Amino acid sequence: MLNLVLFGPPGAGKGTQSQKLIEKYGLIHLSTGDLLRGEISQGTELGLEAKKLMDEGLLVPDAVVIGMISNKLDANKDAEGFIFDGFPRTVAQAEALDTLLESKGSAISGMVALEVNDDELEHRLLLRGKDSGRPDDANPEIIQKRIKEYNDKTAPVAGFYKDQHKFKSINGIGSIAEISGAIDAVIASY
Ligand code: B4P
Repeated sequence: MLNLVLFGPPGAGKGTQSQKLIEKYGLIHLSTGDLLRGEISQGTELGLEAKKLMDEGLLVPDAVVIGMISNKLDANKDAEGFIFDGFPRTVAQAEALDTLLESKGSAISGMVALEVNDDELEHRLLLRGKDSGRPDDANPEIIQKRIKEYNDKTAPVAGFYKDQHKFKSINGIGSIAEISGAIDAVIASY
């Protein structure tokens, strides 16, 4: 079973590379960003609460995203494996994920971090914001807040997987195909 965490700052290409991995390895894609946007578009209470935070570039509370992931793991008991995209984003989420997988006799195979500098992140997100309709991609101030939130709360998650010897970082700048090839090489090493 392959359970991969795709890691990196906002706009690093986690969602983009996840699409490639689904095609190649037949894994189930669990993106907490997509799940939250799904709740928003359905107008659920959870979605309404999440939207306020997401539009401000802030993280949604741990309990909310852990609950969503737990439901998805239960709903996909026969999966060949999972790509975790945008989750875990805090050390508490990483600990909860280990516990959830352990209870199913499984574990994370590894984390792949996409390294991209802040100027390139802002450039990509503003470009996407032109037609994505995502309020959190629309202005530089919110993008900088998302990057700060990442540095403060999410970056320490790398240390959690380094301690378990499951961390690998790759250059996230280059063509989508080049980056995909670098991820394949990491997966081949598992
Ligand atoms: P997410 O939906 O996870 O999204 P993201 O960080 O914006 O983007 P990603 O890295 O996937 O970038 P993408 O491939 O799309 O999070 C949104 C919000 O949801 C968070 O701010 C937070 O509020 C909330 N949230 C989600 N998960 C949470 C959690 N676990 N806990 C708490 N809150 C949570 O790429 C971006 C752009 O770059 C695209 O336009 C793409 O085309 C382009 N691109 C990709 N690869 C490229 C390349 N190689 N070269 C040039 N451009 C490239």
